[in-house]
Amino acid sequence: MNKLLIEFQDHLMKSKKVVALVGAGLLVASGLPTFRGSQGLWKNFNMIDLATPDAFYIDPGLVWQFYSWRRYNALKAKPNGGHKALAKLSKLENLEFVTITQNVDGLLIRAGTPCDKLYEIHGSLFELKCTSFMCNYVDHNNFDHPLTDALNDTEEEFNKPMRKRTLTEQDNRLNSPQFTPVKEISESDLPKCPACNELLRPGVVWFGESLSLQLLNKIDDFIELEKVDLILVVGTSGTVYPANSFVDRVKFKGGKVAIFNTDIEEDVMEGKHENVWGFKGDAAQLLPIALKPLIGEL
Ligand code: BJW
Ligand code: ZN
Repeated sequence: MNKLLIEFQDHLMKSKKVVALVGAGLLVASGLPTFRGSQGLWKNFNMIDLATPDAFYIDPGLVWQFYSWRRYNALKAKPNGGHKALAKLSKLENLEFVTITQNVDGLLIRAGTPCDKLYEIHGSLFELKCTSFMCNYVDHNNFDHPLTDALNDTEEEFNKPMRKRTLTEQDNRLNSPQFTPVKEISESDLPKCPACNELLRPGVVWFGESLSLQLLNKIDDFIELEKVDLILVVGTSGTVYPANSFVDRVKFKGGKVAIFNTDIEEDVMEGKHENVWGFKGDAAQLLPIALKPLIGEL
C-alpha cells in the first residue's frame, strides 16, 4: 500500500476529533458540475456570475431558471461513495466528527449524515426565503418541481444531452449553439411568498452575503475549543472565504490536513508541506478507501 496512505490512516486511527470541509468536486461522481473551470457553465453563463445578489436583482427570472435546473438535477442525482463514507464517519460513536459543506444539494443528508453533524454553510437549494426585509418567511425542505408553471421546462438540458448532439447549420449561426436560449420570465410568474406575496428566492448564500452566524459560532466552537486532529479537504478549490479559512485555523492549532482532489499542487504531492497529505483523484472513490480502517466496507 502507498506510504502516504498508511501514514494518513495511522493518523486517522489515532485522531479523536476530525472535521471535513467539502466542495463541489465531491458532486462530480454524482453527475453534478463544479463552479469553476470548464464545467461551471449553464447556458453559456458562468455559474459564479449567477450566484450573486446583483444577478438576482437584475434578472430574477434568469437566476430562478438556473436554480430550478440545479434543484431538479440535485433531486435526480444519487449520493456517491464519498458522501456515504463521510456519512458513515459521522455515525461513529468514539469519534468527534462534523462535516462543513459548501454544497447546497442535500446529498450528504440523503447519504445518511445526521443533521446535527452537518453544517451547510452556503444554505440549501431546497430552502426558499422571502426577499422582503419586513418578512421572515422561510420554507424548509421544499422539493417541488417545477415551483411555478413558468419554471416548468428548466430540466430540459438534463434530459436531452444538448452538449453532445451534432450541431446544425442554424445552430452555428447562433451565438450559443449548444444551448436553448433562456426564457424571459416576469416577476409575477416566479415563486411568491405565501405570507406577504413578495418574491421568494433560493435559500443559498451568494457572494457578499453573510453566512449564518449561528452556524459560524458552532464551527468556531468545534475548531477553537479543543484541538482538531485532522481536517479532510474534499473537492474544493479553497477560493471562497470564510470556508477556506477553516483549513488554516485547524493547521494553526496543530491539526493535520488531508486533501482529496483531482487537482493538487506538485509541492503537496511531493510531501513538501509539513502535515499535509495530498490524494489525487476522484473524491468519491478515494474517500471510501482512505477512511476504510474506521468505517469498514461501504
Ligand atoms: C474534484 C473532482 C473530483 C473536480 N474529486 N475533486 C473581494 C471582493 C468581494 C468579496 C470578497 C473579496 N475577497 C473575499 C471576499 C468574500 C467572498 C469571497 O470569498 N470571494 C472570493 C471569491 C474572493 N465571500 C463571500 O462573499 C462570502 N460571504 C462573506 O464573506 O460574508 C462576510 C461574512 C463572513 C463571515 C461572517 C459574516 C459575514 C459568501 C460566499 C458565498 C459563496 N457562494 C457560492 C454559491 C452558493 C450557492 C450556490 O451553490 O448556488 O458557493 S459561490 C460557489 O463557490 C459556491 C461554492 O460553495 C463555493 C466554493 O466552490 P467549490 O465548492 O470550492 O467549487 P469549485 O468549483 O471552486 O472547485 C471544485 C474543486 O473540485 C476544484 O478544486 C477541482 O479541482 C475539484 N474537483 N472534480 C475531487 N471528481
Ligand atoms: Zn414574505
